[in-house]
Amino acid sequence: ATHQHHSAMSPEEFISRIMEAEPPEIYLMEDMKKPFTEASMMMSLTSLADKELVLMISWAKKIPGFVELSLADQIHLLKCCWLEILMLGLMWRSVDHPGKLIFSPDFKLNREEGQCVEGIMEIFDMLLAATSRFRELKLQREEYVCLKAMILLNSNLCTSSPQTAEELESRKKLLRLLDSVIDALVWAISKLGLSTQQQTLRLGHLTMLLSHIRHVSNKGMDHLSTMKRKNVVLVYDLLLEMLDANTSSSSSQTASS
Ligand code: AOE
Repeated sequence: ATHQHHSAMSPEEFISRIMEAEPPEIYLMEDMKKPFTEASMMMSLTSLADKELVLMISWAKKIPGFVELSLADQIHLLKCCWLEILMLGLMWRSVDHPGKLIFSPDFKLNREEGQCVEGIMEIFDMLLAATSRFRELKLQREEYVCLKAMILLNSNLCTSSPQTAEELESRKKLLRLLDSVIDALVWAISKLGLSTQQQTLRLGHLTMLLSHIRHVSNKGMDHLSTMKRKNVVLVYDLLLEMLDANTSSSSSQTASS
């Protein structure tokens, strides 16, 4: 039963597998030269994100069924949602620290510290607002890991239409996988001792938050690209190289963003 198919898995088992897949905490271990400048803050953020993205790839591979998807789908999913996944992780780390964004245990920022980077405070405010919402809802760890997997698996569902038989097969697997995650989230909510009505409402509220995260991620992408134009974000060669190494076997889908 070591290679048990995910659809044969109970929701409980599915959750415990994605809980085990959680990446470890990352320390930046750079001496923060406070006060920050625009360049130094963007550099710290970028270097953190670089490390997180490496771990994100291993995390995704540990989600039951993910590696059974076509390589093109695996790559496309990660490319679509990486910033949403980073943001949800950030919200989870920050949920018990009102007014603060806990990028890492040694890199915490409040909204005022965003003043040195043009346009970043607006993004910080949206991140803080979504984090407050999770605080109000008292988001549980089990729910958090399900939401993160849902973001990944849902990210390109409406953007690509399968053409070949192989693509169709991968799409079917993806939909079954999404069913498993929804089952897992429903199961996690059912453990909280709420009435049936309250459980349904909670599921609704939690999943509706995902559209906010997509919105903030789109805003963050816009912001990142204006930063890039100003040459503030350093090149992320290492990451791109690593992704290329991982993807060179699938010819049509190369990491080109
Ligand atoms: C959010 C959470 C987090 O843990 C870290 C960061 C760091 C930067 C932050 C962002 C965040 C929140 C939104 C911010 C942004 C800086 C400006 C923006 C505040 O307003 C993100 C730094 C991103 C650096 C770019 C890294 C390159 C990514 C390339 C990805 C890619 O091309 N592919 C193919 C996907 C790879 C998937 C694994």
